[in-house]
Amino acid sequence: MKILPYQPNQSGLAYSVGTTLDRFIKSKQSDFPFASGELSQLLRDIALASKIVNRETNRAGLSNIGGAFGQTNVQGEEQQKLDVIANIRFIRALSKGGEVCAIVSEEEDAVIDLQNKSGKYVVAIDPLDGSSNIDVNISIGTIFSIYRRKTPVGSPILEEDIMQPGTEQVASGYILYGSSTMLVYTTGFGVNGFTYEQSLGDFFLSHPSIQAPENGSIYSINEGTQNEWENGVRAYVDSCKNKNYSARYIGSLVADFHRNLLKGGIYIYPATKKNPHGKLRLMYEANALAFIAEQAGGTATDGSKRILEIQPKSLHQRTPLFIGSKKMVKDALSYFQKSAASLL
Ligand code: AHM
Ligand code: MG
Repeated sequence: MKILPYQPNQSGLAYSVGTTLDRFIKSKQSDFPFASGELSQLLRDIALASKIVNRETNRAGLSNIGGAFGQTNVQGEEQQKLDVIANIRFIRALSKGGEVCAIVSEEEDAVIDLQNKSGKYVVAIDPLDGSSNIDVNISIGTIFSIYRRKTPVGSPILEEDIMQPGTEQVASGYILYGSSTMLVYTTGFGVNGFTYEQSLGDFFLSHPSIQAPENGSIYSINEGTQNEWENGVRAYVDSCKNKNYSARYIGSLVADFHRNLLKGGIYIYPATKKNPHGKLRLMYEANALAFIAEQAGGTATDGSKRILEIQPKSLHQRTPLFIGSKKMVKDALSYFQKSAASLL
């Protein structure tokens, strides 16, 4: 009789089955000296809400929750029913968890003060990103940033607790509701991705220590707006075409970002005539992804400044965004600078 020792790595699947998000988060708690486990619990709360949103998303076509809700949000954008459902689900999970004192959401005009006397974290969230893709069964996402409040726990929430630059994030992440559902997050010690196993109802580590390729050959931009771009953006996109790069644009930031993060590419949402400050929101879209991009070896800028260093001045502030593989973003910046210099 032959007896062989168990060798978990032999199949190459050791990571894809085995390490749950929960276990992974617990094992990483020691990265934070004096950690009390609240951030870990907060990440678990977000994961739980995302499972519920995932369920709603999967059955959207059957349960009459597709389509418009009939109201616009504070930014004048038409809310979809799923936007509203996702917003409720995440706020409920974050308020019940007890670790969060305040929430900034794309769907809410003001900061939500949870009146939680023991919460030390502030969460900025886009509960459902890529709303225009909900009804056509194309990937959508959730984006979140987590900050530690600046004022003492239990005291009233002040502006300085909320209006923090991205460099102050203690964690950020996104959930991609795609061909499979994934949760990707960072706490400043690299980036890890987890795939949702529907039948087991859990996220499993599937993409450990994600590293963005330093260079790539994919560019993602809404070319329909090219007549509204600055010359530098146009010149850069022309250079991509001259190099026969692939154009890939889903119109869901999370999905476009995720593809480029894994394969190497650049995502651009520049200032346009319609959106002179860009379209994407600094506090709950750009910052979270910029933190992840940098942690994976990529870059994120607004065209002149590192995204993470921008001091927010208003809750729903917009920013141009150039994010992705380091060399591509650097290359894009050189085109903007050349074009700016030619105007002098
Ligand atoms: P949303 O948060 O209202 O869904 O808007 C953000 C979305 C991004 O996901 C996407 O990259 C972008 O808007 C697409 O905008 P456009 O249709 O102008 O290209
Ligand atoms: Mg969004």
